[in-house]
Amino acid sequence: MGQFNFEDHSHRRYNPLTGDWVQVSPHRAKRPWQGQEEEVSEAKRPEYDPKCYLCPGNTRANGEKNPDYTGTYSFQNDFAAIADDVPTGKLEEGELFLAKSERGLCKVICFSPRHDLTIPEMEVEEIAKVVELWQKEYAELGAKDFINYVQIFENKGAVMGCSNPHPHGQIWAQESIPDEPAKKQNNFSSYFQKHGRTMVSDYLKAELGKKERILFENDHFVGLVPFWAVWPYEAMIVPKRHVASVAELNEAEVKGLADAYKQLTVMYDNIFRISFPYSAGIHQAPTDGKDHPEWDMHMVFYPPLLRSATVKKFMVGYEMLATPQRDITAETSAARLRELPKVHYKKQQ
Ligand code: H2U
Repeated sequence: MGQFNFEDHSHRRYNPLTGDWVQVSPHRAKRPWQGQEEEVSEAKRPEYDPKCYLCPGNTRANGEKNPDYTGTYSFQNDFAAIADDVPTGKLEEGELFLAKSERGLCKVICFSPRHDLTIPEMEVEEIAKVVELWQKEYAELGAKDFINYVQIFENKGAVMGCSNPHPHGQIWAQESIPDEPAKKQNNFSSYFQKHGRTMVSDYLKAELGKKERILFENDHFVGLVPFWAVWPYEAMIVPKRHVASVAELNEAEVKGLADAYKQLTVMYDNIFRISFPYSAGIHQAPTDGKDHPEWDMHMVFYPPLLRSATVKKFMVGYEMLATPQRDITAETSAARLRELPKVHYKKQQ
């Protein structure tokens, strides 16, 4: 049987941030593949689309008109999934039937007035304006007494359910801490109580020592493929300094995060030379009025593509019923990403 090694043999990896496990099956990456792998040609989008509900000056689905914004722009989601005018109510029937009303606010964030751009094609200074808007929204929404968690995220690409190619993200702010950040809250708290240090800063230090999963770094942030990555090219952007939320980033760090966001998404677009889809977002300290020294804000990126512009990783069968599973290792993905040109494919000669 030979000796076990992580590059060839089936194993499980642990995510200490969430407490979840992932099944890694590197030997399967060698199996033959007869699925489709076609070239995708992308239609060039106009800078302004008169039919787009996010472009400046256009009328949205509910009849409201966007201002002629020139940088970033945020507005209350016209079809909010969680609203602030919900009466209080709950159901508690023994242990088996539990439900409660949930109040919140949802916002849409336009990254740019340009309909044809995406984050990897924007300038760092322009992306910094997006980070500044996140800071403002986190502070304003988080200051409301009924908002205990602010989830900032971006769905990019139709395959991720994005409804419009105009560069934008969303914020859902709510009463409860939702499941993913709640898992991190519990694990970060226990770790901080035990060690007096944050889990994310210890993890970053260890990864910077090992180097094998690091993608890039600037003065303030590091991009890496986490040891426990589930999605084929999953990645994280982690701050070098202890910052519990985006609100605590100073001017240089805002620019550092913008630069890291661009560097990672340029790598992504360059893998298959297409606008690479993903869901990404920030996990950060809850806004529940308590101190959160256990938190370091960080960005997570979950991109679904696996083998080509059209072949995605499906989280079905075993993943739905048992545990997430991946074939190529996090180290192989990191190496592939690192080898890509640093210049966006549309700007390459
Ligand atoms: P996604 O592309 O990630 O689906 O986000 C777009 C959001 O924009 C979506 O949540 C909202 C949708 O409810 N929206 C408006 O608020 N007004 C509109 O006129 C259309 C879409």
